[in-house]
Order: sequence, then C-alpha cells, then structure tokens
Amino acid sequence: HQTEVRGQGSARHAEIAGAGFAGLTAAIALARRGWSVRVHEKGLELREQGAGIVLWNNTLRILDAFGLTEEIERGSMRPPFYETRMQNRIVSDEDVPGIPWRTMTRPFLHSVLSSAAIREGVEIVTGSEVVEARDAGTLRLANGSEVSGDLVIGADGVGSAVRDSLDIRYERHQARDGITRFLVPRCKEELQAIEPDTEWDNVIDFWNLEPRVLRVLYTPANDRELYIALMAPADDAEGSAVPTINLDVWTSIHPQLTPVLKKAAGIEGKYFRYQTNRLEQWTRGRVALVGDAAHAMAPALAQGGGCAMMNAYTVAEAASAASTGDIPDALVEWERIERPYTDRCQTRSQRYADTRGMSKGGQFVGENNETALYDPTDPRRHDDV
Ligand code: FAD
Ligand code: 5PR
Repeated sequence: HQTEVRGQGSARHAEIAGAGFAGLTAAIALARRGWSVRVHEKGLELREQGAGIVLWNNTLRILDAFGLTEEIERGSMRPPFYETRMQNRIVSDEDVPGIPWRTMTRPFLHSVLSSAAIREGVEIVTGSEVVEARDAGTLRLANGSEVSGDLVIGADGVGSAVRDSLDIRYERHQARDGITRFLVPRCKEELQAIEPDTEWDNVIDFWNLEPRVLRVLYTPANDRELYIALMAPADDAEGSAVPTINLDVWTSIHPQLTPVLKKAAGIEGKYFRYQTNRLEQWTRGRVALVGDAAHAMAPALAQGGGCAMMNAYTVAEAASAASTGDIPDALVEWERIERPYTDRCQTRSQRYADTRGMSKGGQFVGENNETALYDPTDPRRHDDV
C-alpha cells in the first residue's frame, strides 16, 4: 500500500469520490477558493448517461458564480409555461413568476461542469473506484492505494461506498411508483400535426390515473432534444416494462405522444423506483457526504440535483472558511445550518410522490418554492435564521 499525501504546500488539498453534479460542483467551488482538488470517478469515461434536468434559481446562482451563465444559456431553454394535464385536460399552466428556471439535458450540464472543473485546475481521474473512506481524511481505492486530504467529499451517488464504509446508517423510503427516462428528438412537427393547438415548447406533465396510472412528463431540453419521463406503478408489469417500453400500452393512454413514444421504444431504458434516503449524519471527521450519497430524494419538485449542487457548494465554502484543524467542527456546523433545507425538500418531494399530488398542478407556490428560491451564493442567507 502506498499512501500519498498531497497539498503539503500552501494550498490545502481535497479528495472527492464521484464526478457527478455534486462532486464536480464541490471540486469547482474548492478550486476557485485556492484548494488543490482531485476527483475519483469510477466510470471509465467522464460522462453522464441520464436524460433531462430542470434547474431553478438555487443552481442557476451557483453556475453564475462559476461564470458559466452564458455557456448554460446557449445549450438549454426556458419553456414558456409549466403545464399540467389530467386525463388530457389542462389543470394548470404556470410561468413560475419570480423564479428563474431552465431545462437542459443531463449530458450537457455534466459537460459544462466537467470542462469548468478542468479549467479550474481540478485533477479528474477516471477508472478510479473508491472502496473506503476514513474519518481522518483518507480514501482507499480499488487499486489498493490510499490518498488523503484536509477534506474528503463523498459524492459517489445513491450507492455510496464512502457512506457505507463509514458505517453511517440511514432509513430508506420507497414509493409505489417509479420512472423510466429518455432523451428523444423533439419531433415538434409530427406532434403539431396531431395537436395543432398545443404549445409543444411547454413542459407538459401528462397525468393519467384512470383506467390506469401512466404519466408522461414532457420536457423540451433544447431545440433538438426532448426529455420524457414515463411514470408507472412498480406493480404494473406492462407500464414499468424495460429495457423496451410497452409501446401499445403507452400509446393507448397517450396517443398524442405517439411520435416521441415510438422513439423511446427504440432506446434501452431503466426503471427507477422513487426513493428517499435519510442519514443519521452527513459528516464523519474530515469526510462530508453530499448529493444522492447523503440525501437521495423523489424527483417530484425536480430538486435532487439542485440540493446536490447546493450542498456541494456550501460545504466547499464552509471548509474554506475554517482553519485546517477546525475542518471537522466546521463540517458539523455546516450540516446543522444547511441540512434543514434539504430535509424539508425531501419531505415535500416524498409527499408529492406518495400522493401523486402533482396531478393537481399548481405546485409552484408557497413553501414548495423554498428550495428553488434558495441562494447558496448569498453570504447573508442565514442572517435571519
Ligand atoms: P450521481 O449523479 O449519481 O453521481 C455519482 C458519481 O459517482 C457517478 O459519476 C458515479 O459513476 C460515481 N461513483 C459511484 N460510486 C463510485 C465509487 N465507489 N468511486 C468513484 N466514483 C463513484 N434533480 C434535479 O435537481 N432536477 C431534475 O430535473 C432532476 N431530474 C432527474 C432526472 C433523472 C433522469 C435522474 C436520474 C435524476 C434527476 N434528478 C433531478 C436528480 C439528480 O439528478 C440527482 O439527485 C443528482 O444526479 C445527484 O448527483 P450526485 O452527483 O450526488 O450523484
Ligand atoms: N420533475 C422532473 C423529473 O425529472 C421527474 C419528476 C418531476 C423534472 C422525474 O424524473 O415527478 O417524477 C417526477
């Protein structure tokens, strides 16, 4: 075993497990504050396989602080309305006033973040699997070597090896429904030919509860690409069928979406059951967990990536403000201050997922907007707490 200690010079050093949205955001935020940063990514390539994502003010503020607004705006879009339909009748049409939001593909967001990390001097090692973390600030890798830092971040997703090796316990809640997601071509002309009066640039949440629960969340991600998420109960074998969706079942309920459902049927899909994980704690010594490793949530309010990036950004800020010796205490204080926002978002998202309450539309009001409106870059955000 070789133990390599880095950052013995003036720059403090961080080791990060996972190059997803959380790991890359933490890496950029730390590098911009003068840290030397290395990210270990288990995958052989630096890429993101998911479909689409909606970002709100909370994450757009972070991207702006990183100087990435122009790049993000060039490759994403702001649909005119967020529309909800029940049995193909419009129940709400919201432009979500006062909250900036944009839609994009996940591979696009990942490429913007990974390019920015590299520009900031972050070292990203692909094919590097983390198998264990220790609270003193070390990571053990699958190749047998050990690395250490003043700060270690576990951003290795819902199956986190960092979390499990530290023996941090958690409770898991699964909902009865789950979802299969695809990126397909926009097919706007074909859709318009079927329904000329529909604004096909909107996000449209097509709910259907009778005769069976089959929902399609339709989210244009840019001029060319459309993100569709197909929700069905886990106990509906036809609705949740993968890797190839049951085209006849889906088009029987959502005939107006036939052109894009046909495209989805040509792609291999994975069905994910909604789940919420709540950990007994997010930190151990010099190790902090962020993103799905710490707080996987139902996607109803579209804040899983949002909370991942918020907590990645704020943990970097908290560790940077502390002296090296005080980092473990600073992480405990960071969790105390920031975690309640994520806890509340998890609870709200789980409630919507459990009750299928988004089928009523009108969800972007009141306390539901707390996460979307949060500004993790505002140094005065806790002044009134
Ligand atoms: P991940 O994205 O899972 O990244 C973890 C990374 O760590 C991966 O690259 C993985 O390969 C790597 N890794 C894993 N184990 C190891 C290991 N042992 N060693 C080294 N590397 C490892 N959220 C929103 O905010 N808005 C949305 O609209 C939205 N829509 C979604 C749509 C889809 C299709 C999905 C799947 C999720 C959606 N979410 C959304 C949720 C959000 O995307 C996730 O919460 C977010 O991706 C979590 O980021 P992460 O970096 O924590 O984890
Ligand atoms: N919103 C978004 C989303 O991707 C999903 C949901 C809501 C942006 C599914 O991943 O409710 O399932 C949802």
